Amino acid sequence: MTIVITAFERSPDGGKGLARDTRVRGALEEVGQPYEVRLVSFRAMKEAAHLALHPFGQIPTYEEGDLALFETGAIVFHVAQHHAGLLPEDAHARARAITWMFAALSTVEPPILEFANARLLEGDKPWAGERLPLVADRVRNRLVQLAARLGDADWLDGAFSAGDLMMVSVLLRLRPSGILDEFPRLAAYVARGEARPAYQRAFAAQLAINSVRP
Ligand SMILES: N[C@@H](CCC(=O)N[C@@H](CS)C(=O)NCC(=O)O)C(=O)O
Repeated sequence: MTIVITAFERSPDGGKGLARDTRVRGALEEVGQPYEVRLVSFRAMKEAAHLALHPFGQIPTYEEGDLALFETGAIVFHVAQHHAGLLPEDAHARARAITWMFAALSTVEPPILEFANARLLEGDKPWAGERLPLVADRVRNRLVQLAARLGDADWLDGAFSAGDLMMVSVLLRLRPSGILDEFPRLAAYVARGEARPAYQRAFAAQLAINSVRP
């Protein structure tokens, strides 16, 4: 059955991997599942046809036959559950990998998004100078904890899993700020994630869409 995902017609980052379809593409590439992409404009994302797929008018979405999903966590989990390659066979190791998916999305991503929004959307506010360092330190606190847990390991819990795919994707958003480079272990972890052939294919596919459009 053909898998169809949605992505930005024009990604705000110009296709540099920050749009969240990259993590879905990466998951599909990791498990070797072909997929098609339907590009949507910002306007179309808020119209009824797309809202029927995604109640919050966002990308990505995932369609496979009569199944339609939104939320990257749910989509990557679905892909990982139905195809080998992203979750360990052992039940406990599998549960821990799923735990890391949740940790990436519900513990690590929120302060990173808050920080990104403070820089990009609130940078011109009179209180930005006071708020930004506080928000940045909340990110650093999480990264100290994450780096301590990762230690010298390549991945968070044994072999690369959907938990790592999600965590690398979440951490990538920090790179432009320079904060990631304050944590060499995490910077190296992200670089390992980016070096994976599946990630490279996902990134290239997203960039190709954006680079053909002026
Ligand atoms: N929690 C959602 C977040 C989805 C999301 O924020 N998508 C962004 C693109 S990366 C989007 O569609 N932004 C446009 C908008 O919200 O209008 C997920 O992980 O799928």
